[in-house]
Amino acid sequence: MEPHTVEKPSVTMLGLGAMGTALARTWLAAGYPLTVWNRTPARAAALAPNGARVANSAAEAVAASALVVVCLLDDTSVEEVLAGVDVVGRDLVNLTTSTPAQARARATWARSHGARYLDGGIMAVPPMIGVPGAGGYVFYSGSPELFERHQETLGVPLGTTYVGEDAGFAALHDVALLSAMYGMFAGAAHAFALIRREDIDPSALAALLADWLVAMIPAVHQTADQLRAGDYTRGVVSPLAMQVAGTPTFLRTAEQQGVSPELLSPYFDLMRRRLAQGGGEEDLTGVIDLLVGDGGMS
Ligand code: FVH
Repeated sequence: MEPHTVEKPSVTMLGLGAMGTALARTWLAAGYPLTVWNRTPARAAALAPNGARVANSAAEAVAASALVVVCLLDDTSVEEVLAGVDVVGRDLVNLTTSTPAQARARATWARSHGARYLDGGIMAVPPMIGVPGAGGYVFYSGSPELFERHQETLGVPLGTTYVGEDAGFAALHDVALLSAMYGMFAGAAHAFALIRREDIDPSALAALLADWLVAMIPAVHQTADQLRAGDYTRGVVSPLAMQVAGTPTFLRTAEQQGVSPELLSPYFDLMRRRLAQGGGEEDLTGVIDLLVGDGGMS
């Protein structure tokens, strides 16, 4: 007796840059019928030997599958590529990095053109695509039905994390996590600068830094607890007043090492402002209120 095989749904992929190509290759390798289109045709043609059907236009590619995955440079390129294309009845999944407002506008555009819409924020770089242990995933937001319908297919190249019906939430989560990453890289850059002119092996510092950051990062859970409770003194170990008293040591050390304080100073300024508002017994959580423009004590 023939084994029962479930036919895999066909997928259309618009955009075959580094990321789009990596995504396309995993669907092809997993046996999904794939139609591809790219502005520069050579990138699409390169996938034909792997079994991709190459469309001559974005419109032709969109017509080929109910599920259309878009991974272009930016929102402007998405607008240009989809302009004038018939998307009626299509399930559009846009993995292009966007702002939350752009994602919401794209969802409105899709709805008004007869399509369903899911936005995605990719938390991975191309070498992580299709590598299950690599830890990459995509934030999805928008239509919950659409996410459920295509979760299995979308889960082939990367893990999937659905963050809500608001189409802008995937982009918001994406940017929030990447913003925290840049803050961490900024701190590490300052640390390396401090030792740059000394006889200290950067690799030795890197090992210490990595362990230290891993030890410190669970503090974000305490921050979340304090935000939820509206009590920024809850569980405080290192009160703001004590931390502000230590900031001149950091600034003097930077000066003595000939290092610009420009990455640290803005954060220290916020800490001092919060202290001046009376937040001395708090954790660093009060700084968040200054950033969102509330400015007052909660
Ligand atoms: N690569 C990465 O590390 C990051 C990881 C996190 C997520 N990002 C975002 O993914 C989107 C695509 O990124 P990419 O790495 O594929 O980018 P490129 O290799 O530069 O390819 C860009 C594709 O977009 C096409 N394109 C650009 N402008 C237009 C346009 N006006 N009309 C039509 N297509 C356009 C470009 O086509 P071509 O140059 O080959 O003709 C590529 O297909 C992106 O949002 C990242 O932020 C990646």
